[in-house]
Amino acid sequence: MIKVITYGTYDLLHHGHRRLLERARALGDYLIVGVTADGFDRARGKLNVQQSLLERIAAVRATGLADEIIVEEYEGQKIDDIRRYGVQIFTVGSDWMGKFDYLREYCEVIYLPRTEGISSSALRTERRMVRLGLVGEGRVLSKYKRECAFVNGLQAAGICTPGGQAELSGEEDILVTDRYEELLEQVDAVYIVSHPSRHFQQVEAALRRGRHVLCESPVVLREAEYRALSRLAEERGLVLMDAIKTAYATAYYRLLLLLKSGCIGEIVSVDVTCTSLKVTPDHRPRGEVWNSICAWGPVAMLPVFQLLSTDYLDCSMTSCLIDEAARFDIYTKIDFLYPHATASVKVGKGIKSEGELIISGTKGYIYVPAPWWKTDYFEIRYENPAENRRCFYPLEGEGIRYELVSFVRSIERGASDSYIDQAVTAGITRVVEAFYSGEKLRRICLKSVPCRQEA
Ligand code: C2G
Repeated sequence: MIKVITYGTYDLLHHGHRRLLERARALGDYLIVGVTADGFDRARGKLNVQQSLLERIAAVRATGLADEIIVEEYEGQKIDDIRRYGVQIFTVGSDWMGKFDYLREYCEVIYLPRTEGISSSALRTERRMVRLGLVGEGRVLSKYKRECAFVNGLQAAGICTPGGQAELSGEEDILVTDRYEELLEQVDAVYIVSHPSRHFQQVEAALRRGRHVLCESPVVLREAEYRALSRLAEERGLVLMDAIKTAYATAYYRLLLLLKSGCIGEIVSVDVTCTSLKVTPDHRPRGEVWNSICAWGPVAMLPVFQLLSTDYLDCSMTSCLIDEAARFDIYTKIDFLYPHATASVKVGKGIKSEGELIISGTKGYIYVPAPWWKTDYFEIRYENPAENRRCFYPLEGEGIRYELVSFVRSIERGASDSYIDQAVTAGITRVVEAFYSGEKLRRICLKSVPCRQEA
């Protein structure tokens, strides 16, 4: 019996795939098809896959051409499989010509002519393209515009920025305006990174015009406003998604899964620090510049709320404000008390500290080095260092492209594909609201920088 093996993603299975499988089968008596796991596809840069692994396996099985179906999960697995299954022939389409010659040491390698004129990515893009408007200012806007290019079915269609900074459009001929209404006319969805004080009005306007929204966190400054906007989005069948790109970084996402599997036992403490010494531009009114609680608070609270929930018993905040009226903090420390755990969050745009994430448990702890919020690496550490594990997951584009893929998927499926639960977003707005209300806000003042009092 001649055994043949071939591998693929087989997303949105089409006749090009079917022809490949038919010819692969004709090479021998028994065909094994390796379907790639979601994580393996992401790791090798295929991030737009539409169907789940089970859906793709079912589609291959339905062709009736595979005698056996396995899952391809890691780099180098092909060699293991060829040996384990006693395979005589490896085959794949000619778009991979030469890439698998190293397998000749283990079996015959045959490249079959690729079927021209069809591909999964073309099928994905044929669906209606989502035209995205970018709203706000700063480098993040340019990053998001660049990352759109990696996402099938998404196109940066316009920019709304104060003063209509034309240079943001780069070489593309896209609308650049400082009039939000004009932008809304031209797009299906918006990404908002304007100052949080503008979010409510901009998000509401977009939803009322039937536009989907991806908004930097805090989405709004009051929890009740967030609940109202969520209801509005739901009533209109629209997506309102929180844009904390860290949630989409592969290493961070895998870290959460490992923790939830109990790898360090019961979590007792989550300690998070995010700082960046960014001198606030004095020419800008403080109310126009992101303060520390808004710039860093959401991402710092993300692991706390995703691991310990938003049902804390108490939350106490201490801030170093340099402008009371604008509630401009250069440093804020937040302590959360839970029935079975504690968490501490330190954020600051006017101080420098070690931007690490440490999650402590009853069997060990996880250490994520600075800058943890865009990490591709973390360690699981135990009492016996010999048991320590180092985990590395490549991160492209700080997680933005994966976030945009989730946003487009949510729009297409009419159901949230967001990695951030609404409860987490609501929890973040609740803390931000408490900060601005100032009720339980304890204050410290720098000796060198007196705090400007109420206007
Ligand atoms: N294919 C083809 N003609 C097309 C599209 C795809 O012959 N128009 C072939 C590919 O060459 C591949 C198989 O169909 O052999 C599955 O293609 P994909 O699902 O795109 O997966 P791909 O990542 O190309 O698979 O490690 C090997 C890779 O996983 C190969």
